[in-house]
Amino acid sequence: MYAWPASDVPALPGSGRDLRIHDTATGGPITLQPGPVARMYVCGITPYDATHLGHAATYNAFDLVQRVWLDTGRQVDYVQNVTDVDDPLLERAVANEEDWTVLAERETALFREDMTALRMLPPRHYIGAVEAIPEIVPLVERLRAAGAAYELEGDIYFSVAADPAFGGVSGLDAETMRLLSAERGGDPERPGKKNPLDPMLWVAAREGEPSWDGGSLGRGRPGWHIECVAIALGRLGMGFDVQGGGSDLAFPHHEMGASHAQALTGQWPFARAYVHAGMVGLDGEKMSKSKGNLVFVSQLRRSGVDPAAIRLALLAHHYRADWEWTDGVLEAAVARLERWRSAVSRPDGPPADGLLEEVRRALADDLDAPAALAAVDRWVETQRTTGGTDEGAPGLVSRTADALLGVAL
Ligand code: 5CA
Ligand code: ZN
Repeated sequence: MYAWPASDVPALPGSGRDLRIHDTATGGPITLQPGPVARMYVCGITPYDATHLGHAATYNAFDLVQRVWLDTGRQVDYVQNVTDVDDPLLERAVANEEDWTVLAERETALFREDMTALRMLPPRHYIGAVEAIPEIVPLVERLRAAGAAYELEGDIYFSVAADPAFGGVSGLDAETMRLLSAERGGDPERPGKKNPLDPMLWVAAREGEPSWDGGSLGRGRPGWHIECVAIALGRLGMGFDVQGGGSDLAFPHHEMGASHAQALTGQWPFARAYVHAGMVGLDGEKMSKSKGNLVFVSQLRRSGVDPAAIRLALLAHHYRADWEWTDGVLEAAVARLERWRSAVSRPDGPPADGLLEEVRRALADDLDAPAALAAVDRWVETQRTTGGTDEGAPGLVSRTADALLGVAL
């Protein structure tokens, strides 16, 4: 699939710092030391509804990762998927009485528009589950041949027992895993499974649902976790730098993905860091398509909100925090954007080299965007109260906000 256009990333003087980031698997911070090409996989949307603020917050976090790496002079090989065939998408298409491909294409197109408006840098590879089926089938066949998968009434399951490191990503106990598996697309109650947690690799063709030729697997469609594994392994290989998504993906999705890949290759780890963004809520509940308590990026844009203000509203929260979207969050961001724009519209101002270093330091320290915003706020306040005579300063502040925070002033 094609992704979306990249906004310019202005050049900055000097060079940024290596990123220290919280890794779910080790439960603590690790300093990433990628090679000249940093490798990241971020789980993409299931396109059955428009992009809400929760999605945008998660993609904002990984956009910062990409920007911090670019600032160190690295290239970034960034891969993102689109789960363009899965149960929730097919169910919504039935409810809407529309073709599932029409639904998926429409919502993916809207996602691209939202990401472009928010100045999220695009992935280098943007890959749909459907287009990845020829890559997925041989992986499932290999897992089966290796004894890591088994058949149950035509469906093919992964055996979590095949990965000695299973559990190492989320670190959860068996009971919690079972609960989360039931909540998040698994089927722990299905009789006949070797382990209730075993996830599906290949879903046998069902009446009224789309299916594809799966070679020795028979007709069917891919399971969710193997989709991301195939897309990641085919482009990044094992041991890539960051596997990213919201915290609701730590288990089962990223746990199972890591186990699929480790069982397939005999290597460990799948990713060096598992990075998870907090959940954004509305009215006391996680914002989710199934609960319907959503604020959409496209809705805000249509009502005239500047995308840069939406971006500032996201950046005002640490990516690992769970937080609530409120009208006040947006109002504060709109006011901040106005103050920043007014401060950089003057021809000179207080020196900004120190500010650039502060923003770099904040982001390199587990993507501390609120600290980065506070640093810009301080420069803006000095500009407002005392001003300065440095002619290059407002321009440097603008370039810093754009290159490192994705905020166009
Ligand atoms: N297609 C799969 C990943 S392979 C999927 O989870 N799609 S999704 O559309 O449900 O979510 C897309 C991304 O947004 C995921 O990383 C998910 O963790 C994140 N996300 C979903 N809801 C929220 C929320 N309320 N707050 C923050 N992030 C969220
Ligand atoms: Zn995924």
